[in-house]
Amino acid sequence: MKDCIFCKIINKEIPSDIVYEDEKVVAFRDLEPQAPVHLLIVPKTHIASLNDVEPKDLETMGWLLTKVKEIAASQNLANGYRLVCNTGEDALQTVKHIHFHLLGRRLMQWPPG
Ligand code: DGP
Repeated sequence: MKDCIFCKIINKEIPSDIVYEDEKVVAFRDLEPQAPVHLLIVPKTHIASLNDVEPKDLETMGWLLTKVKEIAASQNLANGYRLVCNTGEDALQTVKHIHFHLLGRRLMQWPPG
């Protein structure tokens, strides 16, 4: 989608540090890392948020979830990781292209701030 920063990353119109890519999914390093490993895992299809996922997105979103463990393993996260999908204003979703933060290599806090 025009004017979507993550679509531009997916289309290689702007640079990013991509660590995984296939026909449906891209994972790249977050510009403002909150942990030693902080990736954003995104579907190549533009979906604005978790609130916009429809049955037609089942294959893409299911595929993405099966890739999480592989991407985590590639980052040596055998000790664990956190997957976060900020959705909407109260969760501080700033980029309106659904993305999963994969955070790891430090002890997480609970509850999150
Ligand atoms: P969220 O608050 O959940 O919408 O997080 C959006 C994340 O996207 C935030 O952690 C910073 C990251 N981000 C924003 N713009 C860019 C960019 O151009 N490149 C990369 N790699 N990350 C970005």
